[in-house]
Amino acid sequence: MPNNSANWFKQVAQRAEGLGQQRLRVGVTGLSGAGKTTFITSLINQLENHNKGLLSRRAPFDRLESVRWQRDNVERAFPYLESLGALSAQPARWPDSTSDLSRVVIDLRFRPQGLLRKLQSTRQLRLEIIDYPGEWLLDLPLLQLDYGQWCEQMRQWLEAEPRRSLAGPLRDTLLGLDPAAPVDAVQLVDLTEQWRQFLLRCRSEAGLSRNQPARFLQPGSDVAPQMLQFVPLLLANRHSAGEQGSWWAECQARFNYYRDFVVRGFFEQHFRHLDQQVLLVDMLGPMDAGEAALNDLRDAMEAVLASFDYGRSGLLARLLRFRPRIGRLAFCATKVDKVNPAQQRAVQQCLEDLMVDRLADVRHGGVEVRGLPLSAIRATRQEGDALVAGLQGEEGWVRYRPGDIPAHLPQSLQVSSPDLLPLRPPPGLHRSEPFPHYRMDDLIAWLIEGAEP
Ligand SMILES: Nc1nc2c(ncn2[C@@H]2O[C@H](COP(=O)(O)OP(=O)(O)OP(=O)(O)O)[C@@H](O)[C@H]2O)c(=O)[nH]1
Ligand SMILES: [Mg+2]
Repeated sequence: MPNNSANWFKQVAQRAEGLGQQRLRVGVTGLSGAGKTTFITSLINQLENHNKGLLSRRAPFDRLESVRWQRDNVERAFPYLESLGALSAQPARWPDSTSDLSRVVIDLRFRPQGLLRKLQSTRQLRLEIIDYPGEWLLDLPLLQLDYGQWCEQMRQWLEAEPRRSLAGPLRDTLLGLDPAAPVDAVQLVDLTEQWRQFLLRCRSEAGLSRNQPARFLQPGSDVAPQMLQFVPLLLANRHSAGEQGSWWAECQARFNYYRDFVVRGFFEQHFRHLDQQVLLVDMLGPMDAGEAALNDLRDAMEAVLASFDYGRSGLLARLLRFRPRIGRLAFCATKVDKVNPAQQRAVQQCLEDLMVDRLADVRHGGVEVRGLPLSAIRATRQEGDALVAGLQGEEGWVRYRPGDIPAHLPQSLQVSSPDLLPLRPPPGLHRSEPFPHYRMDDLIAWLIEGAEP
C-alpha cells in the first residue's frame, strides 16, 4: 500500500510542521511589590543561561539549542536591560518598581526527539510573558455593577472603619453633593485627586488591598488621565438619574467608560489570551505585619483568584463574555530566601492555608494549580542554621537567624514572625551567568511542560 504510506508520511510531516512553531502565553501577576519584575528578570536570565544552571540537567532543556530574547518590535517591552543594570551595579540594587503592563517575547529552539527528528530539524516555542499589576484583577467585580450600585457600595465601605477615618472630610463632601445638580468641573478634578489620595492612604496606612478603581493608583499607559475623573456620589443609588451636565451624568459616563473599556478591555485584550498564569505572593511581609495585614491579603487574593475560578455556573464567562482558557496556575510565595531553606515549604504552606477554600474552587473549576516557594534571586547564603546576607545601603555582611515559621497558619492568624531584614541583591550578578535562586527551574519546567515542546 505505497499510496497509503505516502499519505501517512505526508500527514505526519504536516503535523510536525504545525508542531514546529508553538506559542505559550504566560501571565505573571501579584500585588505591588510581590516580586514580579525580579522574577521575570531571573526567568529570562535562567533561560539565556540554560546550558549552565540547574535547567541544563532537566528535560526538555537538555534539548534546548538556543534562546533569543526579542529586543525589537515588542510593544510595551519589559525593562530587562534596566533591571539587569540595577542588579549588576556596584553596589547591587533591586529593579525599580513598575506600574504598567509589559511584555517579553522569547524564542526557544529545541532539538526534536524520536520520529519527528527525521521530518523536521528543530522545534520552536515562542514564549510570551505578560507582566501586569494584580490590582487590575481587583476591578473584576465592577463588571457586574452599574454606577448607582457602585455608589451604594462605596457608601457602605466608607461607613466602616478604617475607611471612614481615612476618608475624613472627603466623605462629608461627597455626602453633601446633590447628584442632580450641575457639575463643577474644577471641583470634580479636585475631588478625583482627593479620592486618589484616600486610596493611597488606604494602601499605605491601613495596608488595604481592595482600592477601587484600581487604575487610580496604577493607571497604566493605555488610559487617558481625563477618563479617570469620577468619584462615587454617596447620595446616589441604583435608581438615581440626572440630566446632561449633572454630577450624576458626568460621573456615570466616565464610570461606564472605565468599566466597559478599561476593565473589560484589559480582560479581552490581554487576559483572554493567556494559557498559563504565575501568581506571586509576598507572604512574609504580611506575616511580619500581623493579623490585620494577613486578613487583608486573604481578601485581596480571594478577589484575584476569582479571575481564575471557572466553576460556579460560569459566572466568570458571563461577566467576561468569553471563556478564559488558563490551564495552569502557579501560586508561589516569593522571596523565601529570607528564611532558612528548611522553613521555605512552611511559608508556602501558610499561604495555601490562608487561601485553602479559593484554591479548591480554582482546582474544581478545572485549572491545574501548583504551589512553589520561590526565590527569583537568592540574596542569602546558609551557614549552619544562620543566614548571611548584605543589607541595603550598607557594606559588609550580617549573620542572623531569621526565626521559625509555623508548619501551618493558625486559624487566629496570630503568628510570631521571622526576622525580615532589608536585604540587598547578592554581589557579582552577571547576565552571562545564571542567577542563584530557589526553584525557578522547577517552575520554568512546569510552565514549558504544559506546551510539550
Ligand atoms: N530576598 C529577596 N528579595 C526579593 C526577591 N524578589 C524581590 N525581592 C524584593 O522585593 C522587592 C519588590 O520586587 P519587584 O520585583 O520590584 O516586585 P514587583 O511585583 O515588580 O513590584 P512593583 O513593580 O512595585 O509592583 C524588591 O525590591 C526586593 O527588595 C527575591 O527573590 N529575594
Ligand atoms: Mg514590577
